[in-house]
Amino acid sequence: AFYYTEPSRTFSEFLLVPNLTTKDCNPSNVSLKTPIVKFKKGEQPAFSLNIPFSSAVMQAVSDDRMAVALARSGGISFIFGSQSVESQAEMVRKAKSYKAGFVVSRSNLTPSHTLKDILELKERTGHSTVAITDDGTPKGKLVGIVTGRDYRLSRDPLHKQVSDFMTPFSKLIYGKAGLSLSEANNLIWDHKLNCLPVVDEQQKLEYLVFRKDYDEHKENPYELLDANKSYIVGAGINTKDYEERVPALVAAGADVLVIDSSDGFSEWQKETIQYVKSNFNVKIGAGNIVDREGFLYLVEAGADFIKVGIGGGSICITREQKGIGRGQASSLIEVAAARDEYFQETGIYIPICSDGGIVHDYHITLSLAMGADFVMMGRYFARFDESPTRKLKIGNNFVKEFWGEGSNRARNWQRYDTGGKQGLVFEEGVDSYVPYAGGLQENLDKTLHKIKSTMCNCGSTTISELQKNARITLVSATSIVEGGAHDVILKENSISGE
Ligand code: MZP
Repeated sequence: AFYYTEPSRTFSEFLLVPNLTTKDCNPSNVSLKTPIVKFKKGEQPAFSLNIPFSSAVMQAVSDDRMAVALARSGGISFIFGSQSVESQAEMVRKAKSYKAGFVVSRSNLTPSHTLKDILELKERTGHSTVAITDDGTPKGKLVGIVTGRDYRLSRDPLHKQVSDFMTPFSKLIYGKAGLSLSEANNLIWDHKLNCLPVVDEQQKLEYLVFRKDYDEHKENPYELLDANKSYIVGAGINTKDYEERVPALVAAGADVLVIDSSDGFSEWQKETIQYVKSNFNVKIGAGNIVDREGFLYLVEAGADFIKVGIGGGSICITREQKGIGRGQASSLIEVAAARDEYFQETGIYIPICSDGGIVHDYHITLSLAMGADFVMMGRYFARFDESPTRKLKIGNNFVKEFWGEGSNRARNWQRYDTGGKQGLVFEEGVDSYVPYAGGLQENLDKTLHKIKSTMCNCGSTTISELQKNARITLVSATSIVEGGAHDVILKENSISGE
């Protein structure tokens, strides 16, 4: 046997050491934009994310609702594949039918319409943003906007209800209409506002559009209002029924596929990638692998991105059941080095996704610093309203259900298949609860803010700078104790983590 000289390590064994933080390195200047599919040096990737987050290919996590909510925030969901081809394709179709912007003519509305009517219209059309203009064209004057987050802004109090619902922010903007663009910038690039100025020829502020994904469009705000773009939607596939599943998912509009498997270093995956590449123009990720050999094998097979991680998932018992796996940090560090070497040699950049085992928000920052381009999380997203599972009250606490794909409940045997007898013979995952945490957006905002401020501590305003500049230290068992609150008597309700 071959023996590794180093133990395999995981995130909690490392800390980031701060670098110089320059004055312009502040959270509002941090960009988390990241590639998710391979690209050649000097070219742009076909797909990138505004935040480096993907939700796990799991029944308890990623359905069409989660896909829309996360895409709206700049990430991507991979809709679970452990369901019939028809129902998965239908979820993809539904998620793709949501549009990033939509204009409603005011002439469709009368003063008797209420805010409820507008919200119903938004619901009915399935559009995430309904912009109401006075003449119904994107260039018309905006008189109201209803977005996914239900911010409302109206310069012309079309309805009393609209003005009643206006947030303190929009009241502030109301009072200040007529600002110059630079003045407006000072006001609106406030992280919390997250909105876009639309100015007239004299650069006077015309109105503000509240959008989550304004970054993509800030060059051309007018375009943003008939943009009518659908969100990027991903879907999981397996190495068994791909000849049936992939055509249906592609027809439904899936942009990115991923082969969902607990062990991706296999000829099954190579065959699947080659089938997809020779029959469809769709991106495909592969995995999971935990070392250089696995990475290179799948890259040579044609994968567009690689997923890293075996046995670290919160609901995973693969390491206990089969004794295979590797600490997530060690896996990531080795695969990132192989990816960088491959890029040096070929000029082709292969994004890598760190999948599983993220417990604290800082683990996400560490993953990025260790070379991940994005992360995949199950437990994190399962806690939110948008996950597909039931919310229950146990004792005094609300929880959400969360089960592994290798559990008896999911019976996703294709994910664990190594050929031979087909079906789930033994479990590799558990059925569990996670603490209910509320809505996705509010939690995501907090996590993103933590990541951005940590990046500033490390002197980096982009993920690639973080990967280059980060200084990471191993911690001793004793210094881990030092890292939490210690030697004090905690008051009730003290918050120790997220
Ligand atoms: P986590 O974010 O909950 O720690 O991990 C989620 C990841 O665990 C998934 O993306 C997937 O790779 C993995 N997973 C899903 N089901 C199982 C299982 O039943 C599992 N063993 O390991």
